[in-house]
This record gives sequence, C-alpha cells and structure tokens, in this order.
Amino acid sequence: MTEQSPHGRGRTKPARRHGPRIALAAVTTGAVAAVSLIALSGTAHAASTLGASAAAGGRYFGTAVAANHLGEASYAATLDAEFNAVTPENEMKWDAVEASRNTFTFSAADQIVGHAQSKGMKIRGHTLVWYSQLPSWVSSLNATDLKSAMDNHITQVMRHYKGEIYAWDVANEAFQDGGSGARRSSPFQDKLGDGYMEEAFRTARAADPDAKLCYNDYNIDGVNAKSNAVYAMVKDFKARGVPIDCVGLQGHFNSQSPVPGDYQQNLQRFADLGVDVQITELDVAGSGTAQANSYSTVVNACLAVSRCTGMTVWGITDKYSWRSGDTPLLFDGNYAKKAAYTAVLTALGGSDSGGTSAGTTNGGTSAGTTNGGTSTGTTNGGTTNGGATGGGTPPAGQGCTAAFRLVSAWTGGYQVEVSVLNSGSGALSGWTTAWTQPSGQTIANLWNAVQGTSDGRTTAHNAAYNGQLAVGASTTFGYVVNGGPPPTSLTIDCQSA
Ligand code: G2I
Repeated sequence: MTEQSPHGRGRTKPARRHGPRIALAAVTTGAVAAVSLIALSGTAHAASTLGASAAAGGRYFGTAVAANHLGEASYAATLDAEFNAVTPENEMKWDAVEASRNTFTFSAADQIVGHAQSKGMKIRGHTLVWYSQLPSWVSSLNATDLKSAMDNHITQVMRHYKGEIYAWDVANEAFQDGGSGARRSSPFQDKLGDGYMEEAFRTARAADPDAKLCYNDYNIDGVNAKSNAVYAMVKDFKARGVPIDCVGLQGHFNSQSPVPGDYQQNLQRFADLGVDVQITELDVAGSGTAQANSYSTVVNACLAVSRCTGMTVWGITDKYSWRSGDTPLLFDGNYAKKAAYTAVLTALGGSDSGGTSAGTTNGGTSAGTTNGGTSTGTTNGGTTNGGATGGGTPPAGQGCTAAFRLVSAWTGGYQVEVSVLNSGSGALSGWTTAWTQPSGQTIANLWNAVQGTSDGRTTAHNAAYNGQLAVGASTTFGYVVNGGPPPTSLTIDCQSA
C-alpha cells in the first residue's frame, strides 16, 4: 500500500477522548445563594449551544463538514461553537481515499479529523461500502478480486483512523426504494451477493474493534418496506453474531417525504433489536415554523429513545447544503440562526444565550409548537430535607433542595430536568432525590445521576462526578419519560449523603 498522506500528519494522536467533555458540559455549579430557586431552575442551567445541550442529555449533536470550507472563518466558528461531532461529507468516501487501487489519500479527511480532535468532537466515519462515489476500477473487478479489494479498502481506511472514529457507516444505502424490500444493484451486490454485507461488517470489526459499526440508509425513517428489510437484516445479524452496533437513519425530509408519524416508534423498534440508532444526515426542506416543527419532532423522537445516541445535520449553512435551494439547514447563508435552530436548541433543553454563534443573528421567527413538543419554563420548587439517608445523621446544617422543570413534551413522552441545590450551610459530598413517578409512566433514560427505587418511589443519587456541592452550589440531572401527560409540577425530595 502507498499512502500519500502519512498517517497522523497535521493531526494529534492518540485521539482526544470524549467522556470528560460530556461530564463537564453537564455539571453546572455556581453560586446561587442569592437567586430564587424558580429562577435558578428555569434559566440558569440551560446550555446555549446545540452540542452542549445535547451533551447534557448524554448525546452528541453533529454536522457534516467539508474540508474545503474549514478555512472560512464563519464556517469554522459556527462549527466550533455549536457542534460536538462531525461527519466528513465526502472526504472519506471511496473515490476520495482510494481513487487508484491500493493508493490511499487521506489528506482532506485528515484535515477534518484533526480539526475535530482539536475541539474534542466525536467523529463519524462515512462511508466504507457504497455503490456511489465509487471509482470505476472497483466496478470492473471480478468477484474474487472485488472481495479482496473491498476487504482491503475497509481494513486500510479503518486502520488509518483506528481508535479515532466513534462510529463508521460500514455500508450505505444498500437497499432499494419502493415496496420490494430487495437489495439495490451495485458491484458488491451483483458480484458477491447478499453475503458481502456481513463480510464487510466482520472485516470492519477486525480492523478497529473500538468503533461502532453502523448500517446507514435513507427512507428508512418510518416503518415501511425498505426499513422492514433493513430491520430483518439487523435482526438476522444480531441472531447470528454478525457484528453490528448501530443503524443510521439519514433523515432527509421534504414535503414529499415528511417526518413520518411513526418515526419514534421506528427508532425504538431498531433500538429494541439491541443496536444504537443515530440520526445521521438530518435536513428538512422548507422554512419558518413548518421547518422548525419538523426539526423539533426529530429531536424529541431521538431524545425519547434511550439508544438514540446522537443526531447529525447534513451541513452547517444553507449556502453549502447538497440541496441548497431547499434551505434545509439550521443556519442561513449568512450563518444567521433560523427558526429551525431555535426549535432544535429548545427541544434539546437548551436556551439561546441571545448571542450569536459566529455570524449574525436574524432574531427570526420563533419556533412554533407541534407534536414535536413545546418548551416550557414550568418549574416548581421541590422540598427541602436536611435529613439523613439510610438512617444516618448528617452533620448539622446539611441539606439539599430539588426542583422539577419540564423541558419539553410530545405525544407519548416528555423530558425533565431536575436541579439539585445545596441549600444547607455545609458542603455536600453526595445527594439522593426521590419522587413518585406518575403511574403508567416509565423512565426511558436518565443521565447525570444514578437511578434506583426505594419504598416504591423512584430515586436518583449523584453520579461519581457531581456529588460534591459547595454551599449554594447546584447541579442538574435529567430524564426522559415514556408516557404522559407530563405533570405540571412534581415534588422531589432531596437528602444529603
Ligand atoms: O446525497 C446526500 C447524501 C445522501 N446520503 C449519503 C451521503 O453521502 C450523501 O451526501 C452527498 C453529499 O452531500 C454531496 O456533496 O453525496 C453527494 C454525492 O452522492 C455529494 O455530492 C457530490 C457531487 O455530486 C460531486 O459532483 C462533487 O464532486 O459532491 C462531490 C464533492 O463535492
């Protein structure tokens, strides 16, 4: 193999890891003694960017990135301010990295990877085996040669980025549209048959065992013949031990192909097979409130599915979208935040700082509401309890207060943020909250705390990193509930540990 761009040139290895970023974004502390609890819970903790808001819920919010725009100041500034994950839009595709057999060119992809790593962003690899953007030399190989070229391509590309990629789209768009549920014709399918797919996934696992391995496709967002075919394949892979970790649902929506009514249900059925799901190429043609509502619906659906680990929009600005005429993204051509941006931020539990990310803000229309959910500022102060946990006696003056805030709600679910405040006169080294979950409503996903039960009530105690609270300091944890309607207030008891 020859490699035109030596491994690691311009990049820092090993990759920066992402765990600390999430913890840092999620743990908010500060002196709040003089601030009323209502004000505190309603406003003080909301993150003000897409990435930080998603991270507070244990997820990423990413964007497709093109290397040739990184030199544009507003492009890079918006990327760096708002997103905590990237997908190279074209730079890791077969025609970009292996235009000639066994000669690998990673320079453009390396540029994106290096940039992302320097900012602590996750990286999705896109894509290894796809019928499109495939050099003609691949299509002309016979079956034996094609199999070896495919295995070599997967192995060389994944090894180059070993340990640096969060998830790889191992195979992309391998199924036909329409009602047949059949595989799409491609050199791989036509010459190697269905078996090429598991060959690709097995080869990928061997090349980088730490990367999540995804199947990625469009028009599989709702339950339909195509998604049923993908579902059957994933189910079969799981049953036979073929390595697969995630399904990427691209999410290219427009008026002919709107967000389906059974979107969340479809995400959940894939998750129930034991794979993660990710929204991988989200964009929504349109403008204003309608566009904003579709975005909220997508984000809320992901938040409601605990194995939906993150969302990626297919570009930063309408200016550079692959379908620019549809103005499908969150920032307009001048990098102004659109209504769709506000809707996404709100759905993620964030709140606009009023500032700008990089470009100008148009103060545009605010997002409307839909079944995609409304953001609310509903808060209620919880109860204070300076008492002991487990029968122990805390030092005098210790105590904490927990407050409930409904972040967003949608048909069949809602998201809550709980603020825990050290309202006592001594430092806290741990806390436990408890509440009565409304009947028939189950917690799908809880983050920044450890969930339990006690005396028929739901409990959540501090995680390893947010138990220590100075006097007047606070932290938050969150959870998503399946079921409804959401309570308008909820009494949450808090005990110091
Ligand atoms: O088509 C939208 C996406 C559908 N799912 C898979 C994605 O990989 C795909 O991305 C798009 C890129 O956004 C476009 O930028 O894939 C297209 C190719 O199928 C990309 O367009 C190509 C142009 O067709 C080429 O002429 C151009 O040389 O981008 C290339 C690089 O700029």
